[in-house]
Amino acid sequence: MTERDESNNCKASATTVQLTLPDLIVTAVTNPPATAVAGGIFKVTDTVKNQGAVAAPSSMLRYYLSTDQQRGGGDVLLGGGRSVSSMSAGKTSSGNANVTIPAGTPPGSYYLLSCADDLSVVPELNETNNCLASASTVVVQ
Ligand SMILES: [Ca+2]
Ligand SMILES: [Ca+2]
Repeated sequence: MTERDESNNCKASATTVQLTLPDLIVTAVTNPPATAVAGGIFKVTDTVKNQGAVAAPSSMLRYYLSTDQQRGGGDVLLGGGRSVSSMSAGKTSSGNANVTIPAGTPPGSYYLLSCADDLSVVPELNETNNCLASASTVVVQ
């Protein structure tokens, strides 16, 4: 509908809104082995934190091989993941997962990425800070 004045449609509330969403991040991830083969299995230990002000429901960490330290479209999803039970505000959860490099992974040098809530079941304040890369790389042969 056309209004006589389109510039007066917004009014600020008198009070601020408390944003009440959790925010999951990965704060630590172990390095992968220096070398591995497609089809091989290695163990990952990592820590996920809910840095939001409210509790986060249960979620799943999943793991990728990436040629850089950013999550991107070409990353290789590893078999296996780690489920995390619900976490209250500020809490951390450390654990292990045995991950499998898929057959057919192109030979090369990869970082390991650990990604919190990789199935996107938890609405978060920030959905773009969920992955942490290892410091060193694994050469897949
Ligand atoms: Ca997050
Ligand atoms: Ca999420």
